[in-house]
Amino acid sequence: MANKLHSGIHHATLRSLQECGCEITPHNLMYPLFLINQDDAVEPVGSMPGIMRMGLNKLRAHLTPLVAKGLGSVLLFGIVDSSMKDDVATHADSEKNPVMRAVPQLRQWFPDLLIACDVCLCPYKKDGHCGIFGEGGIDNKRSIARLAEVAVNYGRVGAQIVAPSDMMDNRIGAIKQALVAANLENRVSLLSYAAKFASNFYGPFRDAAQSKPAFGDRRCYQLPSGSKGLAMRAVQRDVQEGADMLMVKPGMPYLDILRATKDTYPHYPLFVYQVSGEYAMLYHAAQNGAFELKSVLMETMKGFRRAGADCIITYFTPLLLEILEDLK
Ligand code: PB1
Repeated sequence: MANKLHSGIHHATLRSLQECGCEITPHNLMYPLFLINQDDAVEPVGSMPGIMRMGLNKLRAHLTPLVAKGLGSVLLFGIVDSSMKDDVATHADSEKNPVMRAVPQLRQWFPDLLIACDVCLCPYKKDGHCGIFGEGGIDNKRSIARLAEVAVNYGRVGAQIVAPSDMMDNRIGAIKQALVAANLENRVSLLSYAAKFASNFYGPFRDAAQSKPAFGDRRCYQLPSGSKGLAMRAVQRDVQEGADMLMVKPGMPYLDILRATKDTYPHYPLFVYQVSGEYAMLYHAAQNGAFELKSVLMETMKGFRRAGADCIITYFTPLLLEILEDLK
């Protein structure tokens, strides 16, 4: 009698067996962090309650207990004063860049922690765009050459993953070739933000990173939110250009793209980015009594895993590590 289902879920262990493949462990999580140059500063991000911009010394104190709970990887974002922003993102990889300063230290303090660096120009450009402008718009060649320089320089100071979030055409090929030319290809993985959409869910991040475009928007280089064919073409192109790992971003509104990507490229580690707007949405809904955050968070994580994500980039990582500790 196959139409009886309750017989398969009447015990907690049975219920767990029905959820195989949706397990959440620390290595399925990657923790995004905002770094500033003031080493002893901690600045709350108003749009993302509980999230801080941190200086290096505060970062060490913040990460130590999380690493003890099994934190496996972090994704670093640098934030600089407006005085350090220009038209070519000079300080994206200068010795004054907070990420360039932090990576060697983090490698020393936390030798087993996997260090990923977001690679983009927007936090370091006056106009807040992810590419360099030429006559009549984005100059793709100059942009990907600059992005490749930044990625190599992050690799040189010890980044183990570089993750270009810019969405310029052919930046994956340019970065991979530059890593090979710099003899870094065997110790720096290339995580492509392959299917990244022009989403309304990035607002809180742009507040945190002070990276809002000064004019226009990013729709001429990020994917239309309703596209699927173009998204899959973008993933295919990045695989062909040498991406080691793939990402879909944002997360919850794009689970179909996540599933399609995993089904098409099952042999590539697949990341999903639960972005700042998704963080704020769940946080404020729970704060306003819509639901209990920990339960909803685990349900959301299972959804990402069921849709094919191997690793979830989430600002909720500290809370998830706490939940996993309590489940031990
Ligand atoms: O959490 C988030 O909203 C992530 C935002 C994301 C960071 N990779 C970017 C999206 C955007 O501002 O367009 C930054 C782009 N370089």
